[in-house]
Amino acid sequence: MGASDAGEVRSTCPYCGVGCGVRISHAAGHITAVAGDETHPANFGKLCSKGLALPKTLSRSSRLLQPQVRASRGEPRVPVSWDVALDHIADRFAGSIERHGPDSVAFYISGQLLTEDYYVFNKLAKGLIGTNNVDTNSRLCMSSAVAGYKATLGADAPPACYEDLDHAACLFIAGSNMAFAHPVLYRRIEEARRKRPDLKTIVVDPRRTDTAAEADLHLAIAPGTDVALFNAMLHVLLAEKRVDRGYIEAHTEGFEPLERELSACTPEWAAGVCEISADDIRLAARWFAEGPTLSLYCQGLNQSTSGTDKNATLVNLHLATGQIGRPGAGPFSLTGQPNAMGGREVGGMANLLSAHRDLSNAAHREEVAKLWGVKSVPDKRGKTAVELFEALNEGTVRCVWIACTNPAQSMPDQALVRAALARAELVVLQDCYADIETARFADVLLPAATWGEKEGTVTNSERRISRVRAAVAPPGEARADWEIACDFAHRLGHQLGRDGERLFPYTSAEEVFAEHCETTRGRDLDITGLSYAVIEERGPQQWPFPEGAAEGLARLYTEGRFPTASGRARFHVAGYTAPAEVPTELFPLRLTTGRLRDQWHGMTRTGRAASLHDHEPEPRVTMHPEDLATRGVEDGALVRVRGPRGTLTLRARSSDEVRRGDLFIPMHWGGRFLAGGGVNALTISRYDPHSFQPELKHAIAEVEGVVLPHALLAMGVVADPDRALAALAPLLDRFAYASCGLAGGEYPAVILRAACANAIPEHLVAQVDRVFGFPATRGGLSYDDRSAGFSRVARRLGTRLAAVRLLGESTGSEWLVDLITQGTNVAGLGYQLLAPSAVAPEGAASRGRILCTCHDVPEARVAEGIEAGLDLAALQSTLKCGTGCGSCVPALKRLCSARKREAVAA
Ligand SMILES: Nc1nc2c(c(=O)[nH]1)N[C@H]1C(S)=C(S)[C@@H](COP(=O)(O)OP(=O)(O)OC[C@H]3O[C@@H](n4cnc5c(=O)[nH]c(N)nc54)[C@H](O)[C@@H]3O)O[C@H]1N2
Ligand SMILES: Nc1nc2c(c(=O)[nH]1)N[C@H]1C(S)=C(S)[C@@H](COP(=O)(O)OP(=O)(O)OC[C@H]3O[C@@H](n4cnc5c(=O)[nH]c(N)nc54)[C@H](O)[C@@H]3O)O[C@H]1N2
Ligand code: SF4
Ligand SMILES: [Mo]
Repeated sequence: MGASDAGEVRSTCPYCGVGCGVRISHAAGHITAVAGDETHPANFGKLCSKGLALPKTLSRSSRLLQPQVRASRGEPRVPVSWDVALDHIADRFAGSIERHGPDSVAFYISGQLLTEDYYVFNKLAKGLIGTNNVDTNSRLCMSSAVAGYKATLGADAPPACYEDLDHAACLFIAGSNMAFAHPVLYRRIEEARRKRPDLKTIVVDPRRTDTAAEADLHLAIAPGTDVALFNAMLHVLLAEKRVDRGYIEAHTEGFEPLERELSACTPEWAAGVCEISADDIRLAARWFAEGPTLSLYCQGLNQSTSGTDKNATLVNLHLATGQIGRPGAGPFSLTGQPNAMGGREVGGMANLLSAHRDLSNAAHREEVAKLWGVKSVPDKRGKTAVELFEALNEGTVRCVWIACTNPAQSMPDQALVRAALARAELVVLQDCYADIETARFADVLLPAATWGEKEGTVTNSERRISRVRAAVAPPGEARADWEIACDFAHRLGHQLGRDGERLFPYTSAEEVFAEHCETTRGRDLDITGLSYAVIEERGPQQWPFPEGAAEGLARLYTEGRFPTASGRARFHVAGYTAPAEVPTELFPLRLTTGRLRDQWHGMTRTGRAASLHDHEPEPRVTMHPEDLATRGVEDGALVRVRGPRGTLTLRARSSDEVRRGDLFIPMHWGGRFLAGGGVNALTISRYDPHSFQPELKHAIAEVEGVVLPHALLAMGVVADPDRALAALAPLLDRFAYASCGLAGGEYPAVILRAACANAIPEHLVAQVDRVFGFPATRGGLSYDDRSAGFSRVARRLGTRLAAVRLLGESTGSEWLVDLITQGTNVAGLGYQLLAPSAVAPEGAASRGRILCTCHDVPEARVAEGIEAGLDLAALQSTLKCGTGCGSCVPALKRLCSARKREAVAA
């Protein structure tokens, strides 16, 4: 398994689709450090703030170490052996399949699984059981991109590569905040800009993100209106005769019907729909046509009820201008998860089949059945993610196996999802952590090995296949995902009288990969020339890579031939349709959701690293200053966000980064960190009719101020932060507002911020106190005036402050966090620490947000520097900020240029 006593192992970062190569150092069975792999073509040694912090996320105390099973709901789960756990599931699955048919069971898996894991799960469902009910969180992520590519280019293949950033003259970035979500690729854009200052960038995003703030042209369109914009851009190009007629005639079909559709899509019309200027639409169209133009796009296009149309109408622009199949040009869909691509390759979705085959194609089904050695694979499309949870809720799907995803946090419309999980007859959860939101619903928990502990491959956004390697052994009885699935397949085979051993004979991930390669023979993604040995020898490779090839293809469709029946690419005709929900009198605001720089999804991993909390210590809803003012709410106040499906209380952040009428809430804080369960209490589960991808970016809402005068703020250094967070999680919903998290520094701390309308019950305070080590046996200080509503306790350790808990009116005591985490000498402060005032004593001002995690530089220090006249280079040399991984450079630039603008205005 590659793990030895100490040494270094090359692997791939487990986070985003950039797919950076990492070098993992390990000693005595533990991962000790991570560095960028200089030889990896995705990152050439660079890592972002998340990749660099990987070793800090590997808490062992919450790891699932042994399978657990509960006999029935309401009973506690008990630890059992693998044999008992897997036989139990096999019994239940077989019973359900025999009584209610194969479609009564389902698998819900993940783009964070490795290709080998994915392959085995897909074969288990479609080959052994005979159901297409295997869908994944990629349905929430990439399925509109898949549908968009197939509708236009004929196959699900991003045609461009990272190197195209060095050749493009125009970057068209739509619905993607690369500065946060694909940081190392964004570093490459920064470099390209430095080398070629005339490189133009256009960003299409309703929000002024860090990515948008740096663009030459920011089109802050009304949410959901991309199709209108793209169609109008093509209208302009037609009117100004800037389309490439030669390319259209030689390599495409279906342009005439599109031309007819576009005749009404004038820039003036689109300006009204998108709420931007017609001149900006014209300018964008001209830059696009000049090219070479590379489009980079992500969830702002995909997560939409018109996601397929958004993707395909953007591809139209490339086809009409011949901006495809040559250096620096092409529609480049950025993949989110590290292996969303691998999942698509093995066909691990309810409507796909292995190696880009189609479930609806009888010949394809026959090919796959033959390759697998089974009689047939079922022809009926399986349940896609939202449908799957609806079916669980209705009882038509009875047993569900969830692996490597946390649907009780990440699926839209949580009320529905949680009801469905509660209703299901059997919920199996295969994860590495025991404390995630979905675990509460699990009848069986299976401990999975995770990053650093398992072998396999992943494919990144540019079709490049990299190895993932184990540096250490998995803890306890945790096992690799593919192994668990195979072991189960053997047992279920016995129960169903089918030959599981013959279908799943693998003894290593490498054997699974070899079989997967064979299924791609003759397909567009042919990788029959690849093996672990080839990757070992020649490094990560792009597909296709057929047998006998010396290397993979950097770019697709260079000859203008497409994998369609006619060999021509197809134009896609689609008109603009509004998002599923449009604002009403009751819910006049539009909510969008997305990512922050330093957190990953439901914080299942990044949430365990204290330093990754410092960039955004508390969940906030961003809204326009005027929208706050009309509601009489101040910046930083607590507000209630209400929608048709749920409510959420959190702090308001005033910023004109969002348009009037829009809200933004990050997706990261779920039920483990925030009362009310997170933003997906508010999102809608309506989905795109072609891709079945739900509309996670658009829901309606209203915001109102709330009066929660009884506040509780507790923080402290604890022996095991993970365990403390797990103890706080079940308490959160007892407050009207509560969020918990960590704070980094020399002495990382756990923090709980909470508030209620009425006095907080003493037994609840006592429960919180226990987590933070109160009542203190030594070093305690207390200031108690319950009649005045105050109760404040502190615990010192030598001259340091170890913990405080403040109960009362004031929440302005955040400066205490820094005393704790910096290990400040508080000997001189005494009872000042507990003074019920919001004022920090001299020298103890709060450091606030930390902008640069590498060099621990607060935003306030940067602001002071800028005030004193420092520019980016001077900030970097004096404060060191932005000189590590570079993840904060876009923010530094934004602050500098904001100051410049102010100076010019003044
Ligand atoms: N730091 C961090 N990085 C990540 C992840 C993470 O959790 N954290 N997750 C990874 C994964 S799985 C994914 S899928 C990617 C996602 O990467 P991105 O898609 O870049 O990230 P998001 O923030 O979800 O959404 C991008 C932008 O879409 C905008 N948007 C909303 N509605 C619309 C619209 O109608 N039109 C347009 N044009 N834009 C709109 C939002 O304002 C937002 O800025 O990130 C990957 N990288
Ligand atoms: N509101 C809103 N919601 C969204 C989105 C949004 O933009 N807005 N984005 C959507 C998108 S694009 C995505 S991709 C999803 C992501 O949402 P999820 O799929 O829920 O993502 P994670 O929180 O990363 O969950 C991954 C789980 O796998 C576990 N894990 C880690 N490694 C392994 C392993 O090797 N094996 C196993 N078995 N388990 C492992 C982790 O502990 C964690 O519980 O969220 C979606 N939800
Ligand atoms: S950009 Fe960051 S999160 Fe994405 S793969 Fe690279 S190091 Fe990991
Ligand atoms: Mo994603």
